Amino acid sequence: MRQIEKLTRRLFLKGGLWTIALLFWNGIRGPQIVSAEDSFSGTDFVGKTREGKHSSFYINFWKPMRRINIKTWKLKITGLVEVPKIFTLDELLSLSTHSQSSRLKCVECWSARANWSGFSLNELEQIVQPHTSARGVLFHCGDEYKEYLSRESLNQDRVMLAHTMNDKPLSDAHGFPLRLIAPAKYGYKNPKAILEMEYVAEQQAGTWSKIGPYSPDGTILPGTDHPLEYGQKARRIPGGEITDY
Ligand SMILES: Nc1nc2c(c(=O)[nH]1)N[C@H]1C(S)=C(S)[C@@H](COP(=O)(O)O)O[C@H]1N2
Ligand SMILES: [Mo]
Repeated sequence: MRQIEKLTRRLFLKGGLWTIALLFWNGIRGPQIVSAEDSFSGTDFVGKTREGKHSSFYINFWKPMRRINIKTWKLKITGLVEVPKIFTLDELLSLSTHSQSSRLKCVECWSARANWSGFSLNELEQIVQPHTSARGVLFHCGDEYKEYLSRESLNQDRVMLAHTMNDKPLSDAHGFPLRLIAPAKYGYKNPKAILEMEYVAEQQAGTWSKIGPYSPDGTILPGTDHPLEYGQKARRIPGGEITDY
């Protein structure tokens, strides 16, 4: 785990240096005309930090990314669906919303609870109508993070696409404007800052399971903590719910 942490930090640092180099380069060349506005234009960066507003949550981002500009952000639904569609946030906010309190549990040995509001996958699927050949969804995120979940796991109880955390719109750090909440899965199966949901036929490896000791499935074993960060064996926790940190 330490290795992965180091790798992330190195990537982040590299990202930072690149940004500085780019800013410098743009400074020399003068202002550029941006041809097509993307979801990020005019925004600054958000990266990995341990100083979120919700103090018990750590914040993970695969790569530092530009804050999403809500004026231009849209959710794309692509792949094996009858009706591929691009949603604005307003359209998504008009879907039937529900709330739940659930815990986000990271393999780095922390967990935290919040009240999330959003809509179920089924709300979307009624509109886009996935083909029967679509076994799962590959999520593409603003920081180039990718994660795959099977449709079976996405249609479980308490899995939602959340736009609200503790009664406020998601902050940039926690995945504005839309993230997945899948309480039965480790944090890395809860992609943030979603740009596109691609319905696919085959299981795909997500960002973390490609580079680290993360299972592609990511299911939390009830009553078990999984201290990968400390290179130890999984630790048993009485009762299942993690309450001691
Ligand atoms: N886009 C994106 N989503 C992501 C990640 C990421 O790096 N990028 N990290 C995941 C991991 S490993 C965890 S533990 C949770 C952390 O959620 P938080 O940052 O809201 O605390 O986000 C998940 N979703
Ligand atoms: Mo995580």
